[in-house]
Amino acid sequence: MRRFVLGAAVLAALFTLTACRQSVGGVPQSSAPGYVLVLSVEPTTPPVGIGTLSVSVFDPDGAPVLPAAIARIDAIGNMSHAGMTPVELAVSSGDLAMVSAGTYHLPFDFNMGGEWFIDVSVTLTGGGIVTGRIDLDVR
Ligand SMILES: [Cu+2]
Repeated sequence: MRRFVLGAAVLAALFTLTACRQSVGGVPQSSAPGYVLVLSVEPTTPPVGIGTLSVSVFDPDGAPVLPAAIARIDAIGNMSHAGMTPVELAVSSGDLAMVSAGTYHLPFDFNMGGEWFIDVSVTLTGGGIVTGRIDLDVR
């Protein structure tokens, strides 16, 4: 048990080091139990430049979450190397582009090639935040 705890601590430390999130004050924890985010980018390996981040939000019953129930969607993109300014995007409810029920397309600026991870948080009007992360490569 003790060995396992130590191993987990080392893994967590390694992750923190490699993730290089120096200027991100902390991605909020999900506080909307049962809600699910499905994240993707189109195309799967986008070129450098403005790409499409697709965010689908489902409630605990599996029903799509519509704009009226969403206050805002925030996305913070980081890369695995040091010295990178995170790319941040915030879209309020009225500006959301819903492409199908509960699925939103956000214009995300992939301003550099390489390995990215994007943390997305959806703030619900009824309270609570749904969070998720997607890893991807930009060419
Ligand atoms: Cu970079």
